[in-house]
Amino acid sequence: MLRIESLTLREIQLQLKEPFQISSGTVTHRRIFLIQLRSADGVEAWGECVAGEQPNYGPETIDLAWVAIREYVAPRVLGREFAGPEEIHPALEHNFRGSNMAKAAIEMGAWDLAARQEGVSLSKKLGGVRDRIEVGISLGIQKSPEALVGKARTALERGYSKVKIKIQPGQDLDYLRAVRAALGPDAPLMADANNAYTLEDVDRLVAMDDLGLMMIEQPLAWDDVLRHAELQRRLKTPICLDESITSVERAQDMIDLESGRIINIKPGRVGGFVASKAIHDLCAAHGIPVWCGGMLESGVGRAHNVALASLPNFTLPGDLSPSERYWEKDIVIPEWTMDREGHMHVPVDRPGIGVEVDLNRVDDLTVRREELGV
Ligand code: OSB
Ligand code: MG
Repeated sequence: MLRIESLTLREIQLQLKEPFQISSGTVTHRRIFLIQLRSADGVEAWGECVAGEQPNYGPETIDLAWVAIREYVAPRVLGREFAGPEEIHPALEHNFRGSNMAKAAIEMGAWDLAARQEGVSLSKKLGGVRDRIEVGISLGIQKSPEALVGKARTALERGYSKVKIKIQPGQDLDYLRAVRAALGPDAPLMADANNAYTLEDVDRLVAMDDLGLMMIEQPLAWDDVLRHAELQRRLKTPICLDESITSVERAQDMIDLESGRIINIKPGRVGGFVASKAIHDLCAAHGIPVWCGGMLESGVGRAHNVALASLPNFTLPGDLSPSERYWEKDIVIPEWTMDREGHMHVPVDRPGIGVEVDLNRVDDLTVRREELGV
């Protein structure tokens, strides 16, 4: 039985070690939205809402999600008895459109709560099969191809097994060619355009076929599936969809229309773990590999992503870099680390998310707080 008695919403500010630029915007200070969940029997669990500062990735922002959780999500879960965390997603979807990141924050926190009540790891609770995962890095748009080459080289030397390069028109072919030339034909490279192109740019995108990229992520509009099918027909490089896969139905659309051959699953984007698992299972049945994307999460959101990435069809390295890639100091103990072989260990022997939240530090960093109860 799962019954959430109270929620504490907190905003903390964490400064990224360096600005992160994608085609649709730049982040320097991450506004991290944490949710602490409490059950009637005093078990505490954590969620993180991954909505951004600006609505440039998807329509949600931290400020919009805060209101959505207070006004629409919390009233549907507080004090209500659920047989298990599987029941939260349908309860939040019923006559409630959108706000996937707001819904996911609570739903994923409820999975942590249930795992802790049972004394099992979140990975185990979700059906994870791996105790270590391969790690990729996502490199923001850099000032010059040379700067990018330096970052990509360091990443491979450090052990990352996938290097994702953010691109936009004008900072694409030259940048990618420079990295390919410097790091050799076998370097595991991919590109992510965050919607920076249209079908008018098809020649520019087809030119990327010579670069041996593992995939090109979301070149076209954030909510497009149809035009990506047209583009995939012209491209040899697999398209990976990110922004436009907001549910298992959209994943089915991608498969039916052949709009892409790989999916980046971000649990926040799809409304939580039930939807993530459904997409994972659908893709597995169709031979479509998936990997876990990132939203510059703190150590809390990272814990949820690591647990998800331990499921069997997460066969490609995720955007799940260790804490030190993002922050001077993370808010969890221990911080997330990567070993010399480039693996991150899944805390399968610890209940729930498997890391401790440094509450003193979180309190120091908190700039906004709200308590919601039954
Ligand atoms: O498109 O995958 C993306 C970060 C913010 C918004 C969108 C994206 C990203 C990343 C970062 O690529 C991945 C990470 O958290 O390391
Ligand atoms: Mg992306």
